[in-house]
Amino acid sequence: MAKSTSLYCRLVEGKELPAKDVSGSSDPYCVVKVDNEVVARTATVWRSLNPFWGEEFTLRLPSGFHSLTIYVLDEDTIGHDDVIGKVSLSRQQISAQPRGEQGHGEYGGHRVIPVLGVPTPCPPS
Ligand SMILES: [Ca+2]
Repeated sequence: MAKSTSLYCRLVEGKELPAKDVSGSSDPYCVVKVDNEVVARTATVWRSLNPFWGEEFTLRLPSGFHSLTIYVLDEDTIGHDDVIGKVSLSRQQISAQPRGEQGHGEYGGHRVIPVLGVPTPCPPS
């Protein structure tokens, strides 16, 4: 029987993100999705193109999941939030790096986000 695993995920920072607001800045935050389900969200760093989040999550990954995707969005007080970029890691990529992987997303030439993941077996629940 396949088991679920937990994944330690650290969302560190973004660098030189594109500006999405007319003020010339962005209000970036991250959302973590497993397949299409939102499983985590960071706080918003207001008016920054080099945000530091420094947030850690332990995610439960179902055995049949396909990919983990981290979206960086620009929070807007009016209208919909804009997607700045995303990083997607497949189950194969994650399981091939049992000691952790640092992922870097590129979007429009900007480096979007590093992510560090350490998959570990879930404790029995
Ligand atoms: Ca904004």
